[in-house]
Amino acid sequence: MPMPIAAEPHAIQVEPGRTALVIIDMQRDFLEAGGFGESLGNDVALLHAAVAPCQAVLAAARAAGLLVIHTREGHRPDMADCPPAKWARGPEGMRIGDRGPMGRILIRGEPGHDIIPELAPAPGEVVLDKPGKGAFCATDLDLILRSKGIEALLVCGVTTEVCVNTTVREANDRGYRCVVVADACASYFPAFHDAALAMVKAQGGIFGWVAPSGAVLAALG
Ligand code: TIU
Repeated sequence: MPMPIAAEPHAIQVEPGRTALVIIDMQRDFLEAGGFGESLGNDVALLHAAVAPCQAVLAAARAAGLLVIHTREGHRPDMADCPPAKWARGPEGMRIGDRGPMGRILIRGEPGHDIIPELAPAPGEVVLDKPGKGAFCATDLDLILRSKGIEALLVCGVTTEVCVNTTVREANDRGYRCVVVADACASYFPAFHDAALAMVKAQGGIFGWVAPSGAVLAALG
């Protein structure tokens, strides 16, 4: 059964069997003190507003049988996949690979790299490790989605203007229809969150659609 979602700039119909929920980088490194987000000078508390809406959408997506994909930004312990230009940003001693209260910052396998317990992946859900901001860059995401017949994405997570927006732009160029779940995303910069959502839905939905979690829950319900 197609699900109509009350979105902007206009309603969109998606098929549950051809739709995936993609939760971007809800990791301790971005949401908790002592991680990558804080090392860049950000107030991590600003991201917490997205947790409850993400939980609600995740529960509804699971109940509706959607493919669920959790992404994690991070690097190999040997950092061979961390471009020097990315590493060099941030204060010395608090850079990617440096040791913080949650282990080595933004390194796979460290406690800070884990998804927050409130949104822990369930068995059988895809956990996708990505070295960049976009979830398609240097990953097998496109292969996974095409193998499962997915054509539409519900996108949640952090941060709205960085990894969410980059992923939506990549997905849009690959032909996927994206619905960004507005209140299930958050940014360290509220003005950037608003602008990032506005950019997605402007010009007739140049990158995709934007809907509140309530509209997505009503559709999945
Ligand atoms: N800094 C910032 O806003 N975001 C990131 O570095 N990565 C993600 O957005 N996941």
